[in-house]
Parts: sequence; C-alpha cells; structure tokens
Amino acid sequence: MTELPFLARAHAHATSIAFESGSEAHTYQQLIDHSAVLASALLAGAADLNEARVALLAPAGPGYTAAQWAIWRAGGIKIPICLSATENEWEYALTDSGASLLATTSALASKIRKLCERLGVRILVTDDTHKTASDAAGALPELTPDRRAMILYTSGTTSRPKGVVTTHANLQAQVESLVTAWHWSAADRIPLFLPMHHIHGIINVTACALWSGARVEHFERFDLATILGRVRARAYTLFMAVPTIYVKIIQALESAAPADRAALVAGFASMRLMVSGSAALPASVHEQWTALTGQKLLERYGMTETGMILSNPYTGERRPGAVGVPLPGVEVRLKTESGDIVSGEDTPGEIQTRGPGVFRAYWNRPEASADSFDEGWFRTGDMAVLETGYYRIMGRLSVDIIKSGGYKLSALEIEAALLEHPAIRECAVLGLPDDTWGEAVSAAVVLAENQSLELGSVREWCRDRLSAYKIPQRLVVVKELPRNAMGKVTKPAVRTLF
Ligand code: MLC
Ligand code: AMP
Repeated sequence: MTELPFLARAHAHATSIAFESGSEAHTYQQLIDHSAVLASALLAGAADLNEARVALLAPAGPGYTAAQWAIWRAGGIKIPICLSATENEWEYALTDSGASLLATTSALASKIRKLCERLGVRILVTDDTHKTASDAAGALPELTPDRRAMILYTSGTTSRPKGVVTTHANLQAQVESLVTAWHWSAADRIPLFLPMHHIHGIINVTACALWSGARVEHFERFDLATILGRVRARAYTLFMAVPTIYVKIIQALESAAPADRAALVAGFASMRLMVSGSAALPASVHEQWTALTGQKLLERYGMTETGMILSNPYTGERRPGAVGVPLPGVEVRLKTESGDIVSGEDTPGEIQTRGPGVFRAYWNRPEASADSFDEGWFRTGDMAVLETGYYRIMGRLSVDIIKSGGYKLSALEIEAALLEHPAIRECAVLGLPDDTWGEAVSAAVVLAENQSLELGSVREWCRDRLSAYKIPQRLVVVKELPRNAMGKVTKPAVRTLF
C-alpha cells in the first residue's frame, strides 16, 4: 500500500524521538500507532472520510500530531482551531467549514461539548483511546497527495476570517522547500511554543521537524522563563519565533544578572539557526540581537495561503530589514499599481507568487478565490521592492489588516464587535506602531448621545466576542471620524487622532 509522504517519512524515523517534554518522550512509531487507532475511531466503520471536515482543538504535542495524522489517514480535512478563541469564534469556524467531527482532549472537551451538541458535531476524545498498535482496527483508505488536507482560518480584508484550503501536495511542497533551504536534519532539536492554528507552528516548526526526523520540545504556550531555562541548558539547535518574542527576549537579556546573561547568550550562540518571521523584524531589533548574542537572525516572509515565499540565505548575507530571495520552488514577481510587471530593482510593487505550495482556494468562496489570483499568480497584498538582490517589504495594500504579535487581524472584524456596544455609534480600528507587538490594535470611537466609555470597559466588552490578541490596546473618543469627499472614513487621518 502506498502511503502519504508524511507517513512514509515518519516510518523512516520510527525509533527516533519526535516529541519530548520534561521526562516524557514519544517516538515516531508511537505517533504512527496512536494515529491509526484514532483514524479508525474517526471512521467509525466507514471506508473513507472523503474530505469530511474534522476540527482539531488540542495543545501542541504528540496528541495534536497523532490526531492530525489520524484525520489525514482517515481521509478527512483538518481544521485546527484556536485554543483561546471565544465560543462564537469556535462556532464560526465549525459552521463555516461544515465540520461534522471534532478531535480534542478530555480537558478541552468539556469546554466545547455544549457547542458541539448544539451544532451536531461528533466529538472524539483523543486521550480516551488506547495507544497500542493492536487496538488499531480496520483498514485505512488509500489516499493520493491531491487530497485536500487542511483548512486554516485567516483574517483579511473581509470581516470574518476565510478558510485557506491546502492539499497534501501543497503542504509537502511548503515543507520540502524549507527543509532544503534551512538544512534541516534528524539531528535538529527545536522548541515549539507557537499556536497550533497557524502555519508558523504547524508547518515551519512541527511539519519540517517531523519530515526530517528531528525532535520537537513542545510547550502549551510561550513562557519566557521556561524557554530561557532550556536555552541556557543548550537544548536546541534551531529556534523559530515571531519578532515580538525576540523583543521580549532582548528585554530579558538586558535585565539579567551578568552570569545569567552570559549563560543565555552562550545558549543562543550555540544554535545553528535562529529564524524570525510572521511580521516585520525591525532592522534595529535584528542588529540588537546580533550585538547581544553574536547570532544573525534569518528573516523570512510568508503567508498562510502560500507557505514561505522569501528568505534570507542560510549561508551568505542576512540583511537587517530585508527578507531575501525566493525559496526553492517559489516564483515571485512584483506588479506596480498601474499593472506593470517590475523588471529591475528599486521599483516597488505588490508581491505576487506561484508555485506548488500555493493553496487551492478559499473554502466556499469562489469569488474571493478568483479575485486573489492574477493570471495564475497569487496576490499577497504586500508591497515590496528589490534592492541589491534582496526583497524588502514596504507594507500592506490594505489598512484593514493588522499584524500584532505575529497574528493577522481584520480591523473590520474588531469594528463589528465594537459596533455591537450600545454606547458606540461609529468606530474605526487600525494598527499603530508598537515596539513590542509590531502593531497595537487601536480604536477611535464616536459615542451615542450622553454616553461615556473607557478603554477598560471596551476591553471587557470585547472579551466575550474576540480572542485576547484582537482586543483594542488603545482607545480614543472623538466627536466625528475623518471622512473623504465620498463620505468614507479615511484611516490615515484616523491615525493622527491618537
Ligand atoms: C496578548 N497581549 C497583547 C497582545 N497579545 N497585548 C497587545 N497586543 C497583542 N497582540 C496581552 C494579553 O492581553 C496579556 O495582557 C499579556 O499580553 C500576555 O498575554 P499572553 O497571551 O500570555 O501573551 P504572550 O504569551 O506573551 O503572547 C505573545 C506571543 C503570542 C508573541 C507568544 O502573541 C504568539 O504566540 N504570537 C505568535 C502568533 C503566530 O504564530 N503567528 C503566525 C501566523 S502565520 P494582560 O493584561 O492580561 O497581562 C503567519 C505566516 C508566517 O503569519 O509568515 O509565518
Ligand atoms: P498570515 O495571513 O497570518 O499568514 O500572515 C501573512 C502576512 O504576514 C503577510 O502577508 C505579511 O503581511 C506578514 N509577514 C509575514 N512575514 C513577514 C516579514 N518577515 N516581514 C513583514 N511582514 C511579514
């Protein structure tokens, strides 16, 4: 029987450790066995899930990966959902994707059970199943890489997030490109502390590691002190994080006692590669990091729809403020606002890309899918310029997209939540520059008559409606919002109100 490539790779490393945490370790073979048991449980007697959507709500680690592999081995499409989302965000992901099944842990099942019952979604509790090979009942379907594998929800220029559909072949192309470019090997050890509903954690860290036979040390969340302790112990060869995390580590290094700082710096300096991405890494942070640790961060640029696109080189100049050149298998072109393809350097244009890693379509949104391609090239919505051989990101075409802490947020979704507040008549949300978070979610509001409002109560209001990282950090109350001649709110002018 032919196997999907991710599984064949796991078999090749069967006896190696895939995940570790404290004194617990799980081999690749254990993941394979557990996923077979879970796949049979998902199938519940059917021959093939035939691309049924299966939501996955689980913390990073062997349980998450066994469930992911189970969904794939049973022929389903995996929809990872955010652990810290609000119930209405979960409901949106489940209903928009048409999920009929949800795999989760016993600890999390109690939080989502009521919702699943209401929506008619069957729950599979992953840690209830036995984990021995002998329990794996029944044959699993034969699958080909053109099967759809995953739907990731990503915010954009629409109020609610869109589901990005990728096939096994897309994911494989994304992984192989990075494994080649960044010289992954079975000797690598990497910490995983990023959320498991976005590609940075799913593809760049976990899938590349497991493709290579490497070892992942998983954490439920990013806990600075714990991670630094492991760096001090020289536990890793590789490190991947968003710029906010590097900023937080720099702050910790600067305030550490000299001996502690020296041990941490030695830990970072011993790694073979440290990567930053998901948001712009300010050149000043890049330079500060080198000055502190001697390590030159490798900055790369990518997107949920495409996987990684541009990267500074593994060997060669890693230029602060630049994102390098196209990764293996990825084609890039710049297109100017007037529709010309840029042919030389120094002329800015929108980044467009194509290649085997690019997603199939947005789930159930044929119009948005068609609009996002230009003659077969995916339109990223990011502007860049080529300067002495390297691309530099200049910003986004849409002011309604915010990047905060590496999360992509839709200003429109946050505005919709604010407009439900009885005291708010109008509002405009945007991202303002912030040294730690990259951008801070900021709201300008016009109040209804005789109302008053403070940031604290706005944040409280949002807590039931939006994930924590979408909640406004700054608030300004104004008499009216600035508008252009057509009556449309002008966000660049809103910026000046703060
Ligand atoms: C959290 N807080 C924020 C915030 N997020 N404040 C301002 N802006 C934000 N964005 C606040 C919380 O409300 C809380 O406040 C305090 O910070 C601590 O919250 P936390 O959740 O514990 O924060 P922390 O764990 O420190 O989170 C920081 C982080 C996290 C950087 C670890 O944001 C993160 O994991 N980001 C990565 C996201 C990611 O993986 N993106 C990749 C997308 S894929 P209080 O008052 O309660 O203490 C992609 C493609 C590509 O982009 O190219 O990779
Ligand atoms: P997401 O939709 O969450 O996958 O986020 C993708 C977006 O993150 C891109 O379109 C960029 O706007 C941004 N991004 C990712 N990496 C970088 C980077 N290195 N520099 C600037 N922006 C980045």
